[in-house]
Amino acid sequence: MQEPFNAEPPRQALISSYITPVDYFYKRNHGPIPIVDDIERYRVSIGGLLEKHVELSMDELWKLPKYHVTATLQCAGNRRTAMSKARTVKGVGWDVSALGNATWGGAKLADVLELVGIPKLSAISSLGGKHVEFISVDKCKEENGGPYKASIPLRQATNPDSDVLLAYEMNGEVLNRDHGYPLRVIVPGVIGARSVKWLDRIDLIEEECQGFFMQKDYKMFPPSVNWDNINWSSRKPQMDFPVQCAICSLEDVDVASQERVTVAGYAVSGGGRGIERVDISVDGGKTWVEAERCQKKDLPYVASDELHSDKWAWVLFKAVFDAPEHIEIIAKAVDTAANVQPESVETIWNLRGILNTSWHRVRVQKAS
Ligand code: MTE
Ligand code: MO
Repeated sequence: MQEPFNAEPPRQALISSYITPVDYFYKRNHGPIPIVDDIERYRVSIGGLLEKHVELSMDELWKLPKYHVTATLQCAGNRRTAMSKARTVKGVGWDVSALGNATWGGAKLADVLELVGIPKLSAISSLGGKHVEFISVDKCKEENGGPYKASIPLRQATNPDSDVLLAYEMNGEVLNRDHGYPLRVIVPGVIGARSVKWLDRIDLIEEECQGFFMQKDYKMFPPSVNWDNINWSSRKPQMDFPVQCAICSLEDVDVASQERVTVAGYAVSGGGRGIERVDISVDGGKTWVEAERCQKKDLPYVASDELHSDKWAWVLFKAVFDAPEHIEIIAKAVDTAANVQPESVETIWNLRGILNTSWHRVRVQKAS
């Protein structure tokens, strides 16, 4: 049986630029990648609890104010392989590169919903709608051959400050097929699973989406839960991702070929929280040094007069040390709400292997 296409770039490539080029942007699919090629006839339907169902063409979406949002999209399964080493988990294996930082261009969902009669900053619609569901064109086995879907609260969908986009551009170019052509949702600060690609329908619904990836996956369980005692309904679907960072200039076990070793990587937090600090230890966590951080402000795909937000974007970090004989290097980030990454993976182990945000450790040996 053929598996869906999944890919992540090498560590070094991931941090070679602040904006991740499309070629280096990870790809995560749950079914075959659909082809939507008749753009003239393509429509996104907006319905559910709406009194009047509406179909929007790309032309109509292009006419709405175009926003650019520089946001890091991260799969909840990023760093799963390392979690699996602590104790086996179920899921696609990822190193530290199941994320990317792109400038997305498109219409704000809040503007689109206003166009169809739902005011900005609504928590509940006149007919009782409290969630907005995104339904895709692709079909996956987890949905028994039905489309991939997810939802977010109406409050978030209608809040212009949450920067939820119906994106038709990625890094200044037309979105490509792998990433959701012709239209995808971008929900900044939230695990990638909610950013539905190849959008077919938007439904206003009463309760959150009952789809597999909301109710039977992408939930964070405590370490005590296993496949025999799991009760899926006891947990909420994961939305915001927690503070995360990883070293990308070094592999898990590496050799320092020079006297100095460069420790560089990315740090990012969810929910619009920025990165306050990245701490590096080269003595297994006894002492720490703060890394330099860089968050680029002059971005290649954004003209100065364009509507742009970058509060959802990662920061790159860097620190340089003398290379001792044999060391463990650790990185941990702190976000603007003072949330810190947990020290050990065991304390956050969960059977689906999501949200491994434990301190990132690599081992370095001097070349002999
Ligand atoms: N949307 C659809 N239609 N089908 C999918 O399989 N995968 C989700 C999300 N949106 C998915 C989807 C998951 S789990 C992630 S992490 C992101 O898309 C990955 O987006 P990317 O492939 O553009 O990097
Ligand atoms: Mo994902």
